[in-house]
Amino acid sequence: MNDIARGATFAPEHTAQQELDALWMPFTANRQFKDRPRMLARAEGMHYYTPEGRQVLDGSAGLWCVNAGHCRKPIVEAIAQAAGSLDFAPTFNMGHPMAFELAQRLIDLAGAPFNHVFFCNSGSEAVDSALKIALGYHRLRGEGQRTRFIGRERGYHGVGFGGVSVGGIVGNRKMFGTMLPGVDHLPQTWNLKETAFSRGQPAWGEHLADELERIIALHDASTIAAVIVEPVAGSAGVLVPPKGYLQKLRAITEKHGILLIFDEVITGFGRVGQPFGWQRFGVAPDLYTVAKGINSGTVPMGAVFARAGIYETFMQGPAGAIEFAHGYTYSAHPLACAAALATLDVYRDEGLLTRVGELEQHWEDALHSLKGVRNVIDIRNIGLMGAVELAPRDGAPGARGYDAHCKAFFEEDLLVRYTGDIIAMSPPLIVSRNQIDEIVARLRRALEKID
Ligand code: PXG
Ligand code: PLP
Repeated sequence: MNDIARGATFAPEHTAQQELDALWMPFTANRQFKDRPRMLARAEGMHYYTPEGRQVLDGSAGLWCVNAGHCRKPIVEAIAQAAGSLDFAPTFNMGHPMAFELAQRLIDLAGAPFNHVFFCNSGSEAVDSALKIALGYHRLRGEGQRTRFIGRERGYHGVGFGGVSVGGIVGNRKMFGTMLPGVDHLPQTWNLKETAFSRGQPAWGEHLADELERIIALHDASTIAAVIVEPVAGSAGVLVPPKGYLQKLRAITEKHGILLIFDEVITGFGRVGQPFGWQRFGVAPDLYTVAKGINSGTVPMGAVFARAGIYETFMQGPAGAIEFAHGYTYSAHPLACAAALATLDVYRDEGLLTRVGELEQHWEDALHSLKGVRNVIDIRNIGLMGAVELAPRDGAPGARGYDAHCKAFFEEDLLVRYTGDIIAMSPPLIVSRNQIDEIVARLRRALEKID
């Protein structure tokens, strides 16, 4: 059976509808989806293929992760090779060479001031790991009273209890009780009146970083472990940092001995024109998290990068004692490591981690050509990330975004991400200029078709 046939065939003893029912889908309106399934069966390069064989242009790199494009041969082969030679190896008190090789290559890619990498299996785990590193770091330095975290409104840091606590998306928080105590939030930086249709970083909003001083004054710096933000808020709909904003957060955190954590799960691995977002913005945090693009979305993997001095702080006490009581069964899983090593080769050989620099202006101009299309109230872009925000329908927020997504998928053969009434885009970094034009043309037609 070929892949398309397998995607199209359900187990014979169940009806297609029963089979759909068994899966409790993540972050999905389950009943709405099961009424109108949107299936992907196969992928290659810039495209997905539906079970019926329809070719769909991938405007979102899967879920912001397939940075090298789909089913790239060297990556597929490396995974297959690892699966057949070292299916699993423990990394608690044991090691396998690929884990160490990958850590070294990542550190080389980051450069100073980062000198250690901790592995996990997702962005959510990377965030929880980073928060724990921050707490441990302060405690080991005799500042164990630094337990508070400061996140930001509309921030997305995955779905662990740590991540939703510092996150700022109401729908992801309200069902889950009190979460971590002692968390406060910076204001989000988007403002329709002040920043609509900004190209790249908005000129307005640097002053919002001053809110950090107010929050610090309320709690006292001595109680705060870390500030965590996405350099560019992705999930909330591509909220681009105002000019000077990240620099200001850095200056304030440094002044008060507070760690700054960047969540680079989306901005990492070339998405904004440099290997990592902090390099693009010229602001080095103390810790940063990655996942997704680390192996182009092929095998679950995440990681935390630590600035020089953090790992070293943990290396105290008896040499036989575990210094950081944290880790996952699948930390540095061989298949994930093999995939990442091969992905880094592809990134290097094809110049993908800096390619966005050449494409960014074209991407920006193409996206902003949608200004004036009906219902479009804002367009935002940075690197190869973009968002088109639609006015919500009266009394039905999110309906227009869903309609646009369905029109694009079913009638224009285009995959985009939608969150509420925001259409978000982040094509694979191998996208051509023609394909950028095609993404925008298809989205325009979809938007013109919905009311
Ligand atoms: N931090 C950030 C900044 C993220 O964007 C996570 C943490 C969590 O990663 P995991 O691997 O645990 O999902 C993310 C993930 C979307 C969307 O379309 C975004 C994410 C995941 C799924 C959908 O907005 N970001
Ligand atoms: N739950 C149980 C019962 C376990 O034994 C383990 C790991 O050994 C876990 C949870 C954690 O799983 P993981 O290490 O994959 O996060």
